[in-house]
Amino acid sequence: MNTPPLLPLHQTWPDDFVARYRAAGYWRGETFPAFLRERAARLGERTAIVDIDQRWTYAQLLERAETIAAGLLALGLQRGDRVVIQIGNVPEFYGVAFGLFLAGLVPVYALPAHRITEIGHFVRKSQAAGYIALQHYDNFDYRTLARELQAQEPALRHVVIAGEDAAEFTPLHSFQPNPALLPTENPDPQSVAFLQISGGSTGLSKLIPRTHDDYIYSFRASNEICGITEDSRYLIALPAAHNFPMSSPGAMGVLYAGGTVVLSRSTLPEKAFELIERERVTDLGLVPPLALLWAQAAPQTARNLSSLRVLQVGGAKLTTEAARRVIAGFRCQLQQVFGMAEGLVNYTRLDDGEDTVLNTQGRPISPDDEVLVVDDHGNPVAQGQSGYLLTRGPYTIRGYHNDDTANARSFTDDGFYRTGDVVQRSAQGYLTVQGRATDHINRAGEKISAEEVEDHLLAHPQVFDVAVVSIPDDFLGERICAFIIPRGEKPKPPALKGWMRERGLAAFKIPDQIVFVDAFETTAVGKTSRKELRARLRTEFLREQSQSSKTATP
Ligand code: AMP
Ligand code: DBH
Repeated sequence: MNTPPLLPLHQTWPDDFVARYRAAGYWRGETFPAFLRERAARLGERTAIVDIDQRWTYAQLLERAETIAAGLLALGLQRGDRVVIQIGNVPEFYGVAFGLFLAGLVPVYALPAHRITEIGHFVRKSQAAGYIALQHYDNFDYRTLARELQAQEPALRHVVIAGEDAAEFTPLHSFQPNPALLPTENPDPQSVAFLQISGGSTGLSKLIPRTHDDYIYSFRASNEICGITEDSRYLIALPAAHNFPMSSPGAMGVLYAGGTVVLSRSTLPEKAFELIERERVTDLGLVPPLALLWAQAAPQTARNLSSLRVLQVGGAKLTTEAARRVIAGFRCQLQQVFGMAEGLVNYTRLDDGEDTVLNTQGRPISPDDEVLVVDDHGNPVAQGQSGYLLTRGPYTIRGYHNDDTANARSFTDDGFYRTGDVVQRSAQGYLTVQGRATDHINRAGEKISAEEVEDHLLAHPQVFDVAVVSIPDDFLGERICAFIIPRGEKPKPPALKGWMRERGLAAFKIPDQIVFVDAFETTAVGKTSRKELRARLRTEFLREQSQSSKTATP
């Protein structure tokens, strides 16, 4: 079979920007392999990563990564090959990620919740040569997924499974150290280190190429803003592969600083509180629904949480009222984080007044983050008015990988990324997120494309037409609601959801609510855009809901 040539990976800023970012000291030529080796040499016996039953020093992290690198190269993977990794919150996640860096291979970060539909897409889009997963995580057997993947993607040459029983696949634990196989030179700091996944606003997730230089700058500068040092012990309860717990400042920031990453598999407050007490956790990052849940549990716990210094909340909008509740429950400092895997990250600062922390999503990391707030025609709005957020800067990408259509839509001619967010900017440069321009659903921090879910539902024989809409939700922030015009007999919602799961779709994309309708009202012209239709359905639904709650409570 002829395999098409591997598309090169690149992330390129114009020369004058490169010169500027270097001169300003943002891009210092650092790389992932070099930073890990330096930390292991200097801080070898310090704890790098702990979870409920493992404890790895910096020396052990390097040793593990070197063994994995050698094992992967011995299999025949070649420098520059892409490898999809799907590993939950266990130390091995970082063993594999750094192993790939040391080998000159390129990780593509999937989430544990992804299933064959998403993983197949990542493998094809990145032209991956390998897939590495845990045997089991969260009651799911990834060997089943690996089998489907191998049957479906003949170009995927290697499947590696971490766990006691790799079945017919290569066991990660069979890898042997072999220093002679490892590249001796560090990679080009401007080369692409890995592919991060976008939440996806239209259609399928896009792949985000990030360079050593740009990404390391983003977490080095985050460390400074967030006060991360060698003494920091940072709890990760969100999926480790997410950009927020990876880099804002996340695990990469903490390892860069020589601190300790504490991994929780569970998002249940009591489980996490046990780890906070045992490891004397100082910092943690959560999405708003979890922050609220934990804040409610914190005053009642018998665990000692007094080591906590900063609680970061991001990934979705934290309302002022929710921010107050989080502060009241935790009694540590709150930091709002508004970021995106494409780049730009905003933080409220640790010395900001309460008003700013309660009411804004922070300001950008870098003095060279350029931020524009514009109207429908691309013209800047007046100070304090709402508009679309566009940005470019020293750690914001100029393009997605292998996706001309998305690039044409998502970037302006002069290289600004259209974030799709609607914001207001204060005179001091702080941003408050007001909403968004694109039809994605932000469900507890997971971004889900309405269009992608619609496409799946349209494949069902009893679905004539469908519109997928975000509905405000007290717990999730937003939930997924599918308005369906049935074809013939109405499908039963549980059966429909089961059918979607069987198609191999991440569980967080399956609608929380299904509403059957007879028809979609069209405009006078009889033509309507999907976007308008979704907006109309949402408004109508919310109006009916508030009317029925009014009649229910006299
Ligand atoms: P992604 O591009 O998939 O990494 O998702 C990033 C998007 O998440 C942003 O463009 C926002 O829409 C949303 N987001 C992240 N953090 C926040 C926050 N603190 N408040 C509101 N929205 C957020
Ligand atoms: O939601 C995000 O993608 C996000 C949130 C906070 C992010 O990528 C980040 C910080 O870096």
